[in-house]
Amino acid sequence: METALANEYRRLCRDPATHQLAYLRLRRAIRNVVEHRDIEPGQALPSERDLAQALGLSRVTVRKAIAGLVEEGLLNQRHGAGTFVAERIIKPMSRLTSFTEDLRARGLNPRSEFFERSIGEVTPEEAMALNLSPGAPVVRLHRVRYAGDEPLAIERSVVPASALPDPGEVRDSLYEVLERYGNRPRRALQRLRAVLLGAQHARLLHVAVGSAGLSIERRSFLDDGRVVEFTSSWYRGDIYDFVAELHTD
Ligand code: 16G
Repeated sequence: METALANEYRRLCRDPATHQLAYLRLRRAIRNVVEHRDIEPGQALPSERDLAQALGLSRVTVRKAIAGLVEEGLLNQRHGAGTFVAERIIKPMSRLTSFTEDLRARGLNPRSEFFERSIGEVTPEEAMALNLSPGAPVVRLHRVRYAGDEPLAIERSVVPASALPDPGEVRDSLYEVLERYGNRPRRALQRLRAVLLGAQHARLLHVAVGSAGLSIERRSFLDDGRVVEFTSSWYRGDIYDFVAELHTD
C-alpha cells in the first residue's frame, strides 16, 4: 500500500475545507500525490482492493475515483496489469486548459524560452484570424515550451493588445496573465494536423529531423465572441496523445 497516498487521503479527510464525497476526495488525493511526485509516471497505483481496504472505502467508490482520472488522462489502465500514472502526456480535447496547467497537474515543471515577446501592428493574415481591423496593435509571443529541461512544443501566439497590454508580463503562462485582465478564453476551436518536423523545429525540440509532430492551431474566444488568441503550435508526437470523448448525439 502506498503510504503517501493513504496519508494524503487521511489528511484531506481531516481538512474542514474539503467536505466532499469520498470518491472526489480520493481523486484529489491521487492528483496531489502525482503532482508531488510521490508516485512517478509509469508507476502503478495500489490495486482497487488494497486501496478500498486501506482507506475503509467501498470498491465502487475507489473505481469511480480512478475512472475519472483515467478519463482525464492522468492515469491509464492496462487490462490485467493494473492502473498506472500515465507516462505520455494525455491531453483531453474537451477541456480548454493551458500548457502550464497540463504540466503542473502531472507534477512537471513548465517553462518557456522566448524568441519573441513583442507588440506590433496586426498583419492581414492575423487580422483575419483575430477579427481585427487593419492597424490594430497585437502582442506576439514565440517560444519553446519545456517540462524542466525537456522541450515539448513550440508555440507562436498572437493576442489583441486590447486583451493583453504588456507582453513583458508573460513569463510562463499566457492564460494566467489573461485571467488577471478578465480575458481568459472560454471557448476555442482547434485544428490538428500530423506533420514531419523540419530541421528548425526538430532542432528546437531535440528530436531527429523528420520525426512525427502535431501541428495545432487554436483560436480562442471570450464570452462575448471576441477572439482573444490565435496560436500555432508544434507538439512532439512521441510524447503527446490528444484524446476526445465522443457521444452519439
Ligand atoms: C496550450 C495551447 C495554446 C495556449 C497555451 C497557453 C494547445 C494545443 N495549445 O499550449 O493555444 O496558448 O496552452 O498556455 O493546447 P500557458 O498559459 O501555459 O502559456
